[in-house]
Amino acid sequence: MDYQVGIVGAGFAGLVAALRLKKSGRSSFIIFERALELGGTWRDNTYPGCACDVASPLYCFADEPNANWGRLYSGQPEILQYIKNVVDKNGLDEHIKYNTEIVAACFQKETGTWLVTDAQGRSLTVGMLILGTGPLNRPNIPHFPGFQDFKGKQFHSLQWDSDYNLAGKKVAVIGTGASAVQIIPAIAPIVNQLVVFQRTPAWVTPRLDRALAEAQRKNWKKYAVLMKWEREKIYWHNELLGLGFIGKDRVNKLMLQYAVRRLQKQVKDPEIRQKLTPNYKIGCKRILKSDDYYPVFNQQHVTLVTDPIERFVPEGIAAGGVTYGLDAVVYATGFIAADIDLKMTVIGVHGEHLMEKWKATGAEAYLGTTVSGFPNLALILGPNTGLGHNSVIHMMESQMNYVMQYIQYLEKAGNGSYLDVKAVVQDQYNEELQQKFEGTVWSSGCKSWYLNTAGKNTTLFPRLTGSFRKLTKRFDASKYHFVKQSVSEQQLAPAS
Ligand code: N01
Repeated sequence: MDYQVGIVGAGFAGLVAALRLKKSGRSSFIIFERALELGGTWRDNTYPGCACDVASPLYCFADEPNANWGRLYSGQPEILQYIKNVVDKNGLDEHIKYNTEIVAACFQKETGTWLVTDAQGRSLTVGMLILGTGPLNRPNIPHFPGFQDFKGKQFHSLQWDSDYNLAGKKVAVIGTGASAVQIIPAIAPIVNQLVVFQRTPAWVTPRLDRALAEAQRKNWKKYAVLMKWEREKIYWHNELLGLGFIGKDRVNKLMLQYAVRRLQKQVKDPEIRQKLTPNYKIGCKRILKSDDYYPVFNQQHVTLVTDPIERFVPEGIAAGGVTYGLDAVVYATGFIAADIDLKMTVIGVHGEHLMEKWKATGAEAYLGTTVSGFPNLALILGPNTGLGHNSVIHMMESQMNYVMQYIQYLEKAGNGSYLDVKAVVQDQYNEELQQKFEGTVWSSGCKSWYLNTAGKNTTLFPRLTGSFRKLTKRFDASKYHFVKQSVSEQQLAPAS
């Protein structure tokens, strides 16, 4: 065996796993990263205005607080730098194998190990495989009729072309989701004309972002407890709001009033206001956070188009019988997330392919972490571990609380042993999980990226993060088929 643990992906998910392993004193692990740099989503999304909509004192590794945040809601460059600093500080870089895209992972029953193979055909074996490949990396790029004929520039928010200067140009943004509400206010001041194509309006609540004062940073550095207090405050505030998603109508109503008041205050024209008002329950689609999105629509050079896009023409986009002349089109059209595609072949203990299995049922796992038939495998931010109200890093860290106990169990059992979650346990968990969506905002009838093509919610955890933490607190081996076998060092000889 080459490494005790193999981790795929050096974004937040993979690094949460790596950090936990490192801090526990383990060193036999490797992180496979397909790019030349770490950071996952925070490396890939570089569009203007890109920032996190969870406040920074909370959106960080729990045991790596950062007293140096410049803003309450830090931007992409600062978050990426923070991740790099944590990696440096903890000596994680030496574990990362860059430019290594894992294309196949096959469980080997005889040795209880995973044989992983990269795009260049190189293989090695690991005792436990952790996938931290992230759900938001497959851009959804709709092919509108005539899109190839458009003479201007067109790109997706994930593939931002920073060499292309938008200043003074006529620019369209298609989509009004989480990326768009950050891009639109960031580019509005520099473009000549901005045309926003909205299919469905989003509920937008204030972010209340602000630069953090030097005095505050000094205090945080001096008194760690103040930093912790800030984090707790944000966390519990978010959990409280989460109640409005899972059936507490009074909280949901308060959120609605807050959003409506904000819209009324910030958008002057009643017709535009009407167009920006959603007709579905707040929270059903992701609630967006912004302080400067709505005011953009008061500006003369900004047009909100709600007519469906008919087609692209060489000089722009035709919608509602009008042709909008454009130099560039930005697709802020989101990601394909719910129909999870791991972009690799994962073959389990009975020769079953994970992606094939998920095609039939929709993505499912036990606690979003382990999958029956795929022993010694953990998915960080796997099916139904996403959130609409709080920090997903909290979820990843809950998963790692569980995975570390799984690893300890295997360590005690000795080389060659493996644990495979029972199918009945996984099925029952998922049945109950899907039932929990009843009465939540997510089953109130809107269409969102949370749902897969069959209409099943495979992305969100339908309760608060505290419930997930409880569920993942203790690893219960009785939920698993345990195969104890003794494998010699010779049998475990490295694959490479
Ligand atoms: O994507 P979205 P996003 N014709 O799916 C529209 C994370 N994120 O990239 O609502 C016309 O929210 C679509 O319209 P509709 C975060 O988790 C995080 O903005 O489907 N329009 C919608 O308006 C977020 O939730 C941060 O009718 C089309 C938009 O495009 C997730 O990424 C920051 C269309 C897509 O919105 C996705 O956000 C940014 C079509 N054919 C993103 N297809 C943080 O701060 C789609 N649309 C952490």
